[in-house]
Amino acid sequence: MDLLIKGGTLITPTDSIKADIGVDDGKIVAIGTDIPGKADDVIDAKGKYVFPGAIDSHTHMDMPFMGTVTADDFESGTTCAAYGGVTTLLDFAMQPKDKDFLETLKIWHGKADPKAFIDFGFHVAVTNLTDDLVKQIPEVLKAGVSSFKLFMTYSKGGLFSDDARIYRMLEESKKHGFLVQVHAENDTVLEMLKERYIKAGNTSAEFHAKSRPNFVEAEATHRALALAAATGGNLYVVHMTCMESLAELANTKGFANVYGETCPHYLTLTDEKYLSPKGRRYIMSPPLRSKDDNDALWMGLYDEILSTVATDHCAFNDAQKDVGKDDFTKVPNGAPGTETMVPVLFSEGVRKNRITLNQMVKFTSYNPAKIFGMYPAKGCLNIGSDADIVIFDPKCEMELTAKNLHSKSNYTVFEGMVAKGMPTHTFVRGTPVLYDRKLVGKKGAGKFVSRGKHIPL
Ligand code: DUC
Ligand code: ZN
Ligand code: ZN
Repeated sequence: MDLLIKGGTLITPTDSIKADIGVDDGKIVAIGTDIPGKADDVIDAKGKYVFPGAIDSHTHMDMPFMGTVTADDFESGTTCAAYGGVTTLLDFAMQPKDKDFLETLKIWHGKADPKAFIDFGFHVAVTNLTDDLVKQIPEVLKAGVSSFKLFMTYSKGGLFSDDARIYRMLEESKKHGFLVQVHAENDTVLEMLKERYIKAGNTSAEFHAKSRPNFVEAEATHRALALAAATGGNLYVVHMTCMESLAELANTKGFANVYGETCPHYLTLTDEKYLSPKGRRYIMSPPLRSKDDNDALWMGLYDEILSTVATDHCAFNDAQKDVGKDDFTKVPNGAPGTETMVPVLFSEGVRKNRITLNQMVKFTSYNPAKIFGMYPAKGCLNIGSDADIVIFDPKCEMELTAKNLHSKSNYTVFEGMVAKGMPTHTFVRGTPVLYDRKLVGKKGAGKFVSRGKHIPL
């Protein structure tokens, strides 16, 4: 056996079991007490939790956006992920308007294949759809990509999809068994509000949030859900932030195949951040909301109306953000997050009894593995599954501050928060990438995950 992790508590979506876990040739080969045989490496995990590796299903590495490129590429971004207990990430391959889907995937393979420390997959972010591109969808599925994303906003940046395009993709999703993701915000209303604030001289970060109020997200969420119900398609709403959107999702869940994701920053931070001198750091879309919205999202997780937590890791540094110091509409939207997802969820969610430890594993591993067609190779600690394993020390404390983290961004939105519980070891297919909090993995060792069809929960 290559690896034996002894005496830890294995966490699954339903159970917490004291057991040893054995790994050989990249796979989990044994679970039990007193597993016979010798192993090349034996780790004592007494007092630690052993999770299936987290899957961050929402990242933007090396992405051209709003006149710049995200600060993390697949080298620094997957380094962050490994430190954060993430063993697979799914990144958005942005379709250049003049390229087809397969060409888009080739571009993203060029960015990720030589650099990734952990496993990765892609979603195609659709910016153009023609009859020929619809015909190409089966080839995209064959290439191991079973999810597409459509933006209901960013008309200014050329990313926008109208309702008819979303309807069409949802129809196709039903036919072929893939997943349609949407970024849900009402584009024309928010663009009008942005213009109105700027014209009135309201140019600072707080007006980013004011121009994208809750109803802007909830209305678009409602529309996307209605299109999913009408077509029978498979819909996943990314980065949900507010109680009104959550209510829309809850209303639709009983009769349509729909899922919702939220992110750690929407669970823990509020729009007061925009009032600080560093307010631009928190400009992401949708924006941060109120304490009541934070609470509603925790409830949405606890009640499992929401299905996943992911990060929307889209890192920029202060120099990039400062381009918009006199005009909030010019600030590149986004912030880093993949390294802090599991520590923040554990400290703020599990420790504060807002979700259970088993639910945390469900939202960050099991559910995304199923929804995005990777289960049971990923997302569980089953015999025969990939040995994507995290050892997590609930006693290890770390201040979340840029100098302790690994993003090329010079800040974290959780600056100053102390995480009570950190991953100490991250194994990807049995190979150590993080060992005793030291990066030991190899650049380029991460493999593309060829995903199957969407598996309904
Ligand atoms: N939102 C962000 O904040 N950044 C990237 C794209 C998005 O939808
Ligand atoms: Zn988005
Ligand atoms: Zn995003």
